[in-house]
Amino acid sequence: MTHGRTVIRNGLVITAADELHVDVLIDGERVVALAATGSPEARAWQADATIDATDCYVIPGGVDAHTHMELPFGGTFASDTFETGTRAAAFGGTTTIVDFAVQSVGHSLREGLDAWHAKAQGNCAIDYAFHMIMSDVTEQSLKEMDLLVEEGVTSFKLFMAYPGVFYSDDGRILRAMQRSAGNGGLIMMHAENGIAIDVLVEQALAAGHTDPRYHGEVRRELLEAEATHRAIQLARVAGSPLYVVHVSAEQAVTELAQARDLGLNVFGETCPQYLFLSTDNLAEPDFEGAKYVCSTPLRPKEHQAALWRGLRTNDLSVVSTDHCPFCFVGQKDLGRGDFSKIPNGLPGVENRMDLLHQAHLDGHISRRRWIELACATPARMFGLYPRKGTIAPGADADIVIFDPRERYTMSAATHHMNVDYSAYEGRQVTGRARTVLSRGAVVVDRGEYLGHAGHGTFVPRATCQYLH
Ligand code: DUC
Ligand code: ZN
Ligand code: ZN
Repeated sequence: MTHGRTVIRNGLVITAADELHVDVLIDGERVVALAATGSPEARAWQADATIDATDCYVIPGGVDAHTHMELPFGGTFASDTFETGTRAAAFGGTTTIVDFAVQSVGHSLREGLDAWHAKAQGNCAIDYAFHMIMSDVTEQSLKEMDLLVEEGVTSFKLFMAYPGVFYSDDGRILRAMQRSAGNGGLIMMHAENGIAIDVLVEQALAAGHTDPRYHGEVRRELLEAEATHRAIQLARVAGSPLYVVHVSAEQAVTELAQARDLGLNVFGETCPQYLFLSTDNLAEPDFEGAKYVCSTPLRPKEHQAALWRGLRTNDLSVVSTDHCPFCFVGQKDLGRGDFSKIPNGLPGVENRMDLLHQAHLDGHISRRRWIELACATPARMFGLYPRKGTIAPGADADIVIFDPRERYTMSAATHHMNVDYSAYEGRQVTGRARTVLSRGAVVVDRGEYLGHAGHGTFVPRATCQYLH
């Protein structure tokens, strides 16, 4: 329920900029004031409801800028609907998702976007926005990009992988980049050389290499790095900014670092699976490795240090999930005997905030960097700031009361994602979202779901707020 006025007292408010002992006053859907805990101003606030955050952090709701609810892939659909996926996100302290609407080959961007609106509208527990996947760069779809930017769909994902499905060749990529250079859109790139990968897939299968681990072997690190390099050069030629999604290989981080050292508007994203999991998981026996098949693929553990370093130096500036769940039984099975038929994707929308807090405890990132990577930067990158991604007067009251001491074990038995396994099964973490507010309404409290489908609304976005 949305209360009139709510006050959150006695917590430590953490944003990307500050850590402050302040109380937070919410009126309706928005934050209206912050004042020092115990100060005359804070004590004078009258509210209809009080949330006590003693010993807890008060943080902005997470912004997961990369999800795929109900994505059609490899003859099946990602198993979370907008209803189940956004509810799971809320449980994990994420209050905004940016999902990918899909243009199919032969169809317009408009048809794709309308279809995604129809899937999401009335079903979401938390607010949502859309990027647009462009699978068919034509004169018409280039023109449509301008209209989508006007409508608040201000970013476009292109694929250098998946020939015959989502793939765009360099000419099409260049045209889309040129268009976005003119209309303020941000090109998001899946940077893997899919043409070369398909050759290696064919050769691996011919050699009888059918197990899930070969998915990681054929999708070579060099083919991620090469595509990342090519995408950067194409963006330079077009004069457009570039955001590289799901970076997993050290050599790709190096490409990003070089581009950023030149002062280019090139940004990188990674995901928890690349930080916490590795090819060891892909090699698990009895087809269990299929649970970890995603693209870009998991890499050998040695790559993780480069990813953590990139997150500290800002060569990687966003952590999102690429949440794209497929059940082990009935979906991942499609690739028994042929790894190339395993639907690509991992569940994780519920786990990201807690895993990144654990990363703070493990010494990889500071607390404020945790909030920056998970809330503030994705909001700025995709034109949602300061409505989302921070706690400040005027911002949406998307707030998480986070208990930094609660210890629990991640498991499919207790998670809320609509998928029959957890990529982090058995992993113990310390710190968990206790109470979650979406636009002033408590949607989760102490493990109980208090929200409802349809509370979440579509948020039109401004253009990227980092361009120079
Ligand atoms: N990668 C995945 O793992 N799943 C969906 C699409 C993608 O690029
Ligand atoms: Zn991708
Ligand atoms: Zn994705």
